[in-house]
Amino acid sequence: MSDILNQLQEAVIAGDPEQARDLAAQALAANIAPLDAIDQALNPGMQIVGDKYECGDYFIPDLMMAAEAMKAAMGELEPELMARQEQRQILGTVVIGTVEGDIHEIGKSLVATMLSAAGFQVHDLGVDVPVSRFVEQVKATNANVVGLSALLTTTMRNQEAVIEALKEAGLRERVKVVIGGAPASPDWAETIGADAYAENANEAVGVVKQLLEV
Ligand code: HCB
Repeated sequence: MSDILNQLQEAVIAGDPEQARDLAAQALAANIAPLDAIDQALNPGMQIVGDKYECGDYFIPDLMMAAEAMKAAMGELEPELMARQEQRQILGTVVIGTVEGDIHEIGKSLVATMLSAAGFQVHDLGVDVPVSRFVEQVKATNANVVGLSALLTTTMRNQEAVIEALKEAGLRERVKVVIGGAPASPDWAETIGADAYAENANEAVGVVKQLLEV
């Protein structure tokens, strides 16, 4: 891995937003593709942060600072990611959000950015999104895809609740539902009747394209 990407990963682990922003800008200046910076530095950095939290080396404030550092770096990388998108034909309309009770936003935002960069019109509802809001937005935007993010074992049930609510509103046949987040899995997707599970943002783009046959 390049020296800049190494340092960028370290800046996320250290929870240093300024350094992370600078290094992301340096990576772009050195002609490193934004996606490589995300895949090789930011994501593994957050993974290490998660491991440190799990084994008691890091606490909540460390997680928050790491998240701030990742967001700062994304602020630099995102415009370039979008600019590299050549085809602007709209491939489909996506409503995406982190389900109710859950405030983890980084992974959901990354999926939203990547789908947008791939040519989808994306309505990002944010975090802690009530079930009813997903239904309203599917109606309002005529979406054909719903992305549901959940990072907690306690909130993944709300992915199921959204699918049930879509059924009750008579909208389920009209949309493809893709789920993701640390506790989700292909088995969970099958259990709750989602159309697919995506392990990361890249996979989400591939899966959505496959589902819509675009
Ligand atoms: Co948070 N947290 N957290 N956290 N957190 C996790 C998720 C744990 C796994 C950490 C651990 O214990 N090992 C854990 C959950 C355990 C569990 O339920 N089994 C946990 C916990 C317990 C908590 C709190 C309860 C802690 C507390 O307060 N006691 C609390 C919950 C608050 C709440 O939501 N109500 C909490 C809070 C926080 C913050 C606020 C400090 C911070 C979030 C800041 C923010 O987002 N602005 C945070 C963070 C940063 C994490 C970890 C360290 C990283 C998450 C992350 O951003 N990963 C995480 C540990 C981990 O996941 N390893 C830890 C990076 C992104 C890029 O990956 O997996 O989110 P991702 O997304 C991927 C992928 O899943 C997929 O694509 C994305 C991009 O590649 N994907 C989708 C995601 N959504 C998709 C949707 C689709 O449609 C398709 C694909």
